[in-house]
Amino acid sequence: MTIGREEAMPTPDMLDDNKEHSLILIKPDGYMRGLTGEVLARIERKGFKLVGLKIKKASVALLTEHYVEHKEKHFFSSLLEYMTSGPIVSVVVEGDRVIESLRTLMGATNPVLAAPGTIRGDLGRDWGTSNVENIVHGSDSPESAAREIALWFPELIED
Ligand code: DAT
Ligand code: MG
Repeated sequence: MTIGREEAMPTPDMLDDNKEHSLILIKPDGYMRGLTGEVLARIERKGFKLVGLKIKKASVALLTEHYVEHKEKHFFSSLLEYMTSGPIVSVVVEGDRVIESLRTLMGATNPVLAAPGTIRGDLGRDWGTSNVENIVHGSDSPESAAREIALWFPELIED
């Protein structure tokens, strides 16, 4: 399935408030294993539109904000170590019910348990580290998506 050319371009300077968006991260393990194209291809083949894309090593400050809900968890410091171990590809994806659709496409948090056919189920595994290395992040609700997009792509948000 492809989206029409008219619909696909140009990418906007500002996000359209009337459309649903999700923040996807290709985490350092995904980036370093060369899976960026594979993940983006799956999202595009599903029929969604990429409207923001960048590659950067994220700061501890940004990641602490991003994962604020996990700040008190026992795995928080190793999560930060994992997420700063290499570049992250951050992506804003647009489309109807995109948040829920991409959670389904990603699969369960633990790649050992994620169903085959999902990104984590097909491409992830346990590497014998203390981290759950699961290739991708995807926003889990409209509130999370708005908060996360404002953190990673403030330039796409009208103030
Ligand atoms: P998800 O990424 O599926 O939304 P989450 O929000 O519960 O999962 O956790 C965020 C990330 O933290 C997850 O992608 C990997 C890491 N993580 C979660 N549970 C963990 C655990 N028990 N031990 C180590 N890392 C964990
Ligand atoms: Mg989460």
